[in-house]
Amino acid sequence: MTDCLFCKIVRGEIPSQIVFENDQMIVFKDIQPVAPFHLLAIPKRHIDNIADPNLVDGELLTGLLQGIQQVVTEMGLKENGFRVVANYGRDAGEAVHHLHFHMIAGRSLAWPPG
Ligand code: D5M
Repeated sequence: MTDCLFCKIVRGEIPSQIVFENDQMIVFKDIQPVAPFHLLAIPKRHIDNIADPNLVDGELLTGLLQGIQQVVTEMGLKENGFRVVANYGRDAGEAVHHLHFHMIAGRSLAWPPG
């Protein structure tokens, strides 16, 4: 989508700190980190959010989870733990309408979230 912030990051029109990339997805550093590790895993193809039916049409979701598994393994996040979160809608504070999985680690994380 032309005006989508994260589509612009995928196209390289907005700078980002990409830590992982394959043909389906990128993982980059969140600009407003809430923990020592705060990455965003996104599909290159525009998917609106976690409730978008296109996410579960085909191999995309599996590919995204495989990429997330690879990143947490390669970055050593499995030792102490990590959290993966997708916010949807007003009450969850969704701000960017291109599916993104927050990958958060590097400190003790409270539960339930605020
Ligand atoms: O989370 C949206 C997240 O996107 C939020 O944590 C900030 C992050 N963000 C916004 N713009 C950028 C850029 N340009 N680079 C990196 N990260 C960014 P949500 O779940 O929608 O509230």
